Amino acid sequence: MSAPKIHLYALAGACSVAPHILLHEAGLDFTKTIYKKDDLIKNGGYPEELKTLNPKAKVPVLRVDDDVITENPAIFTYISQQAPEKHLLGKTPFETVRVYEWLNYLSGTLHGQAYGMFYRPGRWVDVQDGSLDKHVLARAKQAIQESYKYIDEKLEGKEWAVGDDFTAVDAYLYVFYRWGVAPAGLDMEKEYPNYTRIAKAVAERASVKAVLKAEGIN
Ligand SMILES: N[C@@H](CCC(=O)N[C@@H](CS)C(=O)NCC(=O)O)C(=O)O
Repeated sequence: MSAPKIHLYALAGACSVAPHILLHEAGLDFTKTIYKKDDLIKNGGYPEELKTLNPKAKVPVLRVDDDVITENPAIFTYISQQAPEKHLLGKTPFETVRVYEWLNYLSGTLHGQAYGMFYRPGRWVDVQDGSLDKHVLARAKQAIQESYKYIDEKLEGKEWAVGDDFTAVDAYLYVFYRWGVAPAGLDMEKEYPNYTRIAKAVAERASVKAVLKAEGIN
């Protein structure tokens, strides 16, 4: 059987950084489309090609031959299944449970709720003139900080988020650490030392260096 044809649709610096890192970690052949924020603003959002593949109009999208996979935890699962020896979802069944516990929290609470309010305050209140945005943003900032505090406490004494090795959780945590620095503007190093230790270890990986270069970010 020939290897599946894999194509990643990503937005530079977005949550799609995580599956991009994991494709490298897994050593898979893939092609990619990397959108740039400025182009999306100019063109009124994602192009039709992306919206046809994913009617939710979000990245990441992973096309695998004729199948389309959306949602980070599902995409991480697919990538991990292609390279089981890399243990990207943990080394034991119980570590995999812990990985999913993290992924659900990061995807639902930190990304969906806290950063959802932060990036798109207008989606949270039915007042479209922007007059309430500052209130939503203030709550978003609190929610982001509460979440980072929880994450930092959970990472106390740990080299990696789950078990004794790098997993998909570390790649995902790295995305939100970068957002904490900018655009959230938090002093991540001072406030969250455990989280910083792990983000720095992730940043040292060849996979991450390749992704930053490919996406034109630093
Ligand atoms: N639950 C989705 C969230 C994906 C998501 O929100 N992606 C952002 C980029 S980080 C996006 O494309 N947002 C566009 C929008 O919300 O309009 C996942 O985990 O994959």
